[in-house]
Amino acid sequence: SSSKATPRKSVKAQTINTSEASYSKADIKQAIVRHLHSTLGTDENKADNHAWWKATSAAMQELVLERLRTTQKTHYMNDTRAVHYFSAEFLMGRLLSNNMHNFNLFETADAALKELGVELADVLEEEPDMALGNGGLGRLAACFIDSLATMELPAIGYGIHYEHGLFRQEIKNGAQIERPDSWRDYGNPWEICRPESIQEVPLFGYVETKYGENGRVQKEWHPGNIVKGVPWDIPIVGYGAKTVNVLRLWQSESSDYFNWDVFNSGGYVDAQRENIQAETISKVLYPNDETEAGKELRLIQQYFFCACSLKDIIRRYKRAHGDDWSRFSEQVVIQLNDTHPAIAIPELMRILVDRAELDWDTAWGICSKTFAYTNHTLLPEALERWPVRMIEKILPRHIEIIYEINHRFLTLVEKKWPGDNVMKAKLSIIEESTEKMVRMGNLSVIGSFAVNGVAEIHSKLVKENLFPEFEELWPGKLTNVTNGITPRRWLKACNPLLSELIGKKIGDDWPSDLPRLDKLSEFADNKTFQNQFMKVKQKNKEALAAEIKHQTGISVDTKAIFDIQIKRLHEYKRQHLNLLHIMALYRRLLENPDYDMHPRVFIFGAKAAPGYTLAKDIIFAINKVADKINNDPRVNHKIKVVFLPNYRVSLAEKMIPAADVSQQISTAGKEASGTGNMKLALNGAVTIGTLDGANIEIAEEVGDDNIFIFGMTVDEVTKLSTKGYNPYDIYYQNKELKAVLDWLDSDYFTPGQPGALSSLKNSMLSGGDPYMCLADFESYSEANKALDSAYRDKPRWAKMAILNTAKMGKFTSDRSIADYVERIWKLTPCEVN
Ligand code: IMP
Ligand code: B1N
Repeated sequence: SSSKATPRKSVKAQTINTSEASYSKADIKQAIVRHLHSTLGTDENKADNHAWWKATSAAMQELVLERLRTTQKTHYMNDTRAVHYFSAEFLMGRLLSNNMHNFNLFETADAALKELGVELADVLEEEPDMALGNGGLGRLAACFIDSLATMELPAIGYGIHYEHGLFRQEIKNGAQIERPDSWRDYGNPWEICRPESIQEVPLFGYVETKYGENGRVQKEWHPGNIVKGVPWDIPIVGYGAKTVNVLRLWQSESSDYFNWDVFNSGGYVDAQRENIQAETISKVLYPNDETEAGKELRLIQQYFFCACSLKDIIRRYKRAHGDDWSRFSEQVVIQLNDTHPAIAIPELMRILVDRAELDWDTAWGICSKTFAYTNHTLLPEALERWPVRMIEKILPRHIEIIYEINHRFLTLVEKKWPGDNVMKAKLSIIEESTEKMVRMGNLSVIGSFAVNGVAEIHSKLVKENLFPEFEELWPGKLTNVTNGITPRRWLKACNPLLSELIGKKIGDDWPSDLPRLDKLSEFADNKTFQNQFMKVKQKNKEALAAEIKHQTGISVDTKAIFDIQIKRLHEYKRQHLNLLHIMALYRRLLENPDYDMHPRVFIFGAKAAPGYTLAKDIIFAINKVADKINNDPRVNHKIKVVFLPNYRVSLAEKMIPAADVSQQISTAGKEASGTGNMKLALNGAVTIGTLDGANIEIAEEVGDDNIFIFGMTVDEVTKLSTKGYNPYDIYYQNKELKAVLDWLDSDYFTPGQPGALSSLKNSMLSGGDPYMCLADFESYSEANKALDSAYRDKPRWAKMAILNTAKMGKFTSDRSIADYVERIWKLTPCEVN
């Protein structure tokens, strides 16, 4: 618990030097105006907020690039070991406010702009989110690179420069509509193109087998297609702005060279058939969170960015060490963010064996000391498997290498479990189904020196259920690193009022030393502090109420409980359980107008994968129920339901500070960790949740009195499904639940369209209720009652809220990174002058 949470000395986060006024208000003013004139070609009288945003960003970027240059020089001079964080997703959000905070220039810039007659808050709103990710996994990558820079660790993020990030969501007549996201349409002030580091990536074609002098078999891949990878660098400013690392994102372009190669190898017609438009590779982010579509373009995306990144790493390594590969794994560690970049493993083998001409064992020795793999999910539909014939076609050499890795691995399995073919079938990288598949999870475990899950319970399930045989084969390889979030973005920047209050109470060092928040605990019973804390919450609720009014036209009572569920729409996250409970409250109020409850506003934000029909149906149902309730004068003084469209990082930053209640209600065993749970609790929201993912560790930190836990545990879920779960048993047993479910079949919420919400009911009855909403309903309903009465006890609630903030020290991403550094990466911080 909290004693474990203290970041290690060796990788202690930087304390910001607040007295260091390196850049004055006058300097900033001058720089902004200069950029307005000479970068944007406009002037103070003409400039709109967008121009001010660009000029202000350009002024900041000057400082950022100066520190970037110094950092790179220092890392180069010291020939530092670095972590290379490979991720198909980086959900960065906006950068201007973040960079200002990390330079400790937010207030100064605010004042400078005021003197120019401009509101910084309005300027910040001009920045489009960089939404190059779906949800938790992508945002985690963003928090991690923030912490890495803050802790002065040499690190590079590698990913894809998607032209279109996650779609923009509109709601029309209650239904989700997807619109393209165009974050770079008017230029992005942070990214720098690096044409000098362009890489070429081969695809398709065939493999030629050659026999060398000493009988050595040499393989040569003749690609059918070559595409160019153009790197764009986004500087990542650490808190205190000492280290500025980079996020390097690859954009695909067609290569002129390609046509000649194909022409010469005589495969012109074939290659034409397999010719993918090079530019399409980095065109768009796949919007599927936790589902594998098995699409060819997705595999190409993955290989594309891994191949570019490895070439980049090797070029940098060779500059320092020439052809001496012996120190490669001392200098380079590559973290695989889930299996999405797992193809990097056979790619490095290909480079070492085919190009550098190392023997297999030497190459494997290097490779298997370089990679580490993080697993983020146990959901079967999210575990990546690629058809062998697809890999064969796109990456003909890699499939051979995968088979060779597998062959040698199965020899090891035979030694450990002689004659056990069931074991071999289980552990094999190749799944021998009707269509042979490559299991990317198995490849990742075999090719990595460390494997981790993202919360205690999840890592335990990874060991016991997902990879038990690997645990037996290599004890100690599977481990846990509990996720975390950056308190710079998720408290200091997004909640200035609370940050100021905390600063007054315990000083200003908490953003880089979050366990210090525990000092607030001693004021949890203090009346004055309770009032101050809840006054901040009230102000934040008023700000969100204004935003809700602006976005949806709905008026909400800011004295009501602000109850928030924000996350991707997925059945396992059970937004529909929340909805069933809202409908039950509605019924209770209709049956008994005096039904005793504190007014409550249920607020949702969620995007559904465009092809996930039931998820879209749930969004539709939430909106239809919302319409009805919000316009029903019999109940709308007690309940309001709000669905805020286009949930994204910048909207989360507005919602989280205003939350009284945080809904974390996944079926136990399904949510690997969750990170939204940490953000909300850090901002003083009280969790109602299941014993799943990091909720368990949050409960440990805050104590049972300061969280509302309900529902089945992982073991109870397992027992129930083993025994056989029948949702009809509950349906016929719980009258209220039956009435609510039957209500979905009527046209009460969709006048003239009976059955428009039936798919929800069906999923929870005839569909077998795979996520066991009905089984947890009663317990959820009771927890909600307990929450309601707790809220009405003002001092009690204030104390709970304060303790939630105070006890979140463990969940800083600085602690997660300290864990990775100590147990997996073995990095040392590098001070930059
Ligand atoms: P990259 O290797 O393409 O990312 O280019 C930037 C790298 O160049 C930095 O990471 C440094 O390690 C390296 N570098 C080499 N010489 C210098 C120098 O004189 N100043 C700064 N960086 C340098
Ligand atoms: O990763 C987060 C966790 O906090 C969440 O619990 C977990 O659900 C999330 C395929 C995923 N797991 N798997 C994905 C995303 C995109 C995709 O194409 C899978 N996301 C998670 C951070 O650890």
